[in-house]
Formats: sequence, C-alpha cells, structure tokens
Amino acid sequence: SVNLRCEVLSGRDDGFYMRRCVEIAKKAIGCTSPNPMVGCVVAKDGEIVGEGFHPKAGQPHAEVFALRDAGELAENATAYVSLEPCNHYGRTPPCTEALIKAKVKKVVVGMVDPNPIVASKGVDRLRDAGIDVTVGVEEALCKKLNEAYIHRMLTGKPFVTLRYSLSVNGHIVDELGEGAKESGGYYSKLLQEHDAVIVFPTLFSDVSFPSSEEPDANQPLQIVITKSPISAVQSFTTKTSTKAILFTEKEATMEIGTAQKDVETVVLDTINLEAILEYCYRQGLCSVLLDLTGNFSDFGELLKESLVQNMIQKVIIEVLPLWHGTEEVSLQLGLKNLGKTLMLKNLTSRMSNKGLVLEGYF
Ligand code: AOF
Ligand code: ZN
Repeated sequence: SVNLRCEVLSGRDDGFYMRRCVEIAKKAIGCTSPNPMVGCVVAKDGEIVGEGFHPKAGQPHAEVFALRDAGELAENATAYVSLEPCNHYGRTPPCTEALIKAKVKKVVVGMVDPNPIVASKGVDRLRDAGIDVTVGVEEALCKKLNEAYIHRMLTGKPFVTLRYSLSVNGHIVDELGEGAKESGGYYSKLLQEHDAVIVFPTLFSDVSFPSSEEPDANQPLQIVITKSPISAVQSFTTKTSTKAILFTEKEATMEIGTAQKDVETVVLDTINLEAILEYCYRQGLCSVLLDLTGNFSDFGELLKESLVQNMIQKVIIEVLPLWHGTEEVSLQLGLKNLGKTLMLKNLTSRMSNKGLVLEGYF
C-alpha cells in the first residue's frame, strides 16, 4: 500500500514512533514518582501531529497533552503510548475516554500497565470502543524506562541501585572518574534519575551532599544514615537547602538533640535497609540509589542483609584506572558470610570519561 511504501522510504515504522515516545517521556526524568514516565505521539499519514509527556504526578497524563497538541488532526490518527492508557479515575480522568472522544483510529502501546487497577483494562476498553490496538512495540525499551515504577507496583518496595567506584586492585574507593559529577556525567545523571540517594557521612568531616548538575534536575531526597551523632550534626549544618532525612540509632539521638529541627530524624534499633525502603515507599518514591562513598564500613551488615534479602535490584560499578594505596575499605565488606553467590544478569558496559562503567541486575 501507499502507506507501507511511505513507511519504508522514511524508516518510520511503529518502532520509530514508540522510540520517540520514550525519548519525550524522559523529559520528566526524576520528576514523576510515584507515577511512571510516559510519552505519547499522535501520527497521521507518516507525520507526527501531536506530542506529549506526563510531567508530574497530579498533572495530566501524556495522552492528554498529545491529543491537545494534535487538536482536530487526532481524528483517524494513530496514537502511540509508551504505557497502556489508563482506564480509571485517579488524580486525573481516564486516558481511554480522551482517546475515544478524540476519535483516534488506532492505538499502539509499548507495554501493559502493571498497576492492578489498569492491568489490560485500558486496552480492553479501547478495543470495546472499536479502536484497533497493538501491544508490545519496543516493549523492552519501555520496560527499562520504568523499571523502578514497575518494581514498586509489583513488590510494594522501591527499586534499589547499588553504586560504587572500584580501583583496579579491587577496593571500593571514594573517587569518581573524571567528569562523572559534571553535567552529562554518568553520576550527575544517576542523581537526576533517582528519587532518593543514601549517603554515609564520614566522621568529623563535612559531607558534601551529592547533587545532580543536569539543568533543572529534580534533586534526590538525601537519606543520611549514621551511627555517629557528631558526623550527622556536622553534615546537616553544611547544607540546608537539600531535602534530607536522617536515619540513626538510639545511642546517637541524645547528642543530636534539637540541633536540627528542620531535618526529620528517624530512630531505629538497628539501621536497616528494609525500614528505609518502607519509609521511601510511603513517600511515593520509586527509585533509591545506595551510594557507597564515605563511612559505609560501619554498615557491612546492612549491605549483607540487603543482598541476602534481595532488596537490591541493580548494581552500577565504575572501574577507575587507579591502584589504591590503602586497604581499610575493601570489596569484601558486607560480602563476608553471604552464604551464596549472586549472579548479575543483563550486564552492560560503557566507557565513562576515564573509567569503565558496568551495569547489571540481580
Ligand atoms: C497513562 N498515561 O501518562 C500516566 C499513566 O493519579 P493519576 O490519575 O495520575 O493516575 C496514576 C496512575 O496512572 C499510575 O499509577 C499509572 O497506573 C497510570 N499512569 N497512565 O495512561 C500517563 N502517567
Ligand atoms: Zn492516563
């Protein structure tokens, strides 16, 4: 057909529009939790006539913005959405009804919404209304985009990524590779895409709160965990503008006192990741970066328990071209007595400015 020939000539198949959906969804990276990132493209006769993305929970969904952008051109057009359109009244009305009302002819969906109140009901509703629906175009890409949202929906826990830098002689080091913290650097981008970052302040020294340098980045919630009252007070007085919460243990609270009224303090018998994740879940967060810098050597047990209980989903390691001179903190930390070998899946690697970044999933 003429249409098919147009697609072949322009290289614009369903995958093309879906990849565009994912690209525009990412404009809201780090801003949508507890909601997913979603992009929508309305296409007609091989041309994009409308685009939209979900900017933030509480604001309209991607489809609404794309249909608005397309106006009357939406009639008989194809709508591409990276996530199944919703069929429920949440903070916003159902997108299925908006698509039906706009008289689109076809809807192409990247992936089914794991939210139990949607879970294929959106697709069913569209089909019942006589709309042609295709599901699963660029599905892997769409799932990767929302891996944290999906995990949260299916498990009731945030998605946790463990990050550290490794010297060539196998030590966890505080250093980051050249450019990693600058705008566009892998570390700056990691902070932008995570809802929270767990930091371990170093005793008697100022903690520099990690912050993303990406333009307009939504900075992650800073979760400080410490068994030492002194370091905690110091760290909070050095930077006040960042959202922060302190997790500490009983003995430490007496000395912290009321010095930090503006910072929420949670006292636990023993600091454990489960309690921290429960807190994050209740705050509506999807993703947490467990960043091994600073004084994390107090928390070998926490790390071990987190690994044994499958609370960590992903690992990002930057291997740096340096031979570290001291031995006090080694990779063996926390892996002692783990009792089993954990294998990483879907390993990928890329060069950072002067390091090698490895990424894999448990
Ligand atoms: C879509 N398009 O752009 C998004 C969807 O409270 P609400 O109304 O924002 O609903 C939130 C739920 O809607 C969320 O948990 C997810 O299931 C779906 N998100 N759906 O059709 C969108 N963000
Ligand atoms: Zn919706």
